[in-house]
Amino acid sequence: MRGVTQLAMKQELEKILLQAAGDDGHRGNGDGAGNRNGGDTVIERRTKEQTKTKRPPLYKCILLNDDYTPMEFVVEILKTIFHKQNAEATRIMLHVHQNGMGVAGVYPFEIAETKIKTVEELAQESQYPLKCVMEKE
Ligand code: TYC
Repeated sequence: MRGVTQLAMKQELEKILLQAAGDDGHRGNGDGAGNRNGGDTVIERRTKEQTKTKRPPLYKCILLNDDYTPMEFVVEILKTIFHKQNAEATRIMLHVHQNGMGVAGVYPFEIAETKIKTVEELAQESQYPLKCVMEKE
């Protein structure tokens, strides 16, 4: 009787040990790349984690020169739409006046697009031919 009980216990213990071997607590890192190699050796196949915050592509808002838009109007545009200080706005306006074009600001696509539309709407309201175009950085 005693011998039978001991045998049953031994078998039960073996079962428990076998289960434990198949479920050794090495669950990997959640990416499914962890791998068991027989016993306790875990082969890590995980590649370096990617940083998720990718910067968006940027676009230049380029002001074009013309013969009719007043200098003061262009300076106001640079201050209100492109948030330039007076001295910087004046410098950019003069650069455009002398060189034909110049960068008013650099933004992600949709922001650049909206600013360009706003510039041309304001110019149209005053019947000025001021143009602003976009160019990928
Ligand atoms: N050339 C214009 C003038 O002499 C001034 C001007 C500057 C116009 C910049 C447009 O993007 C411009 N009145």
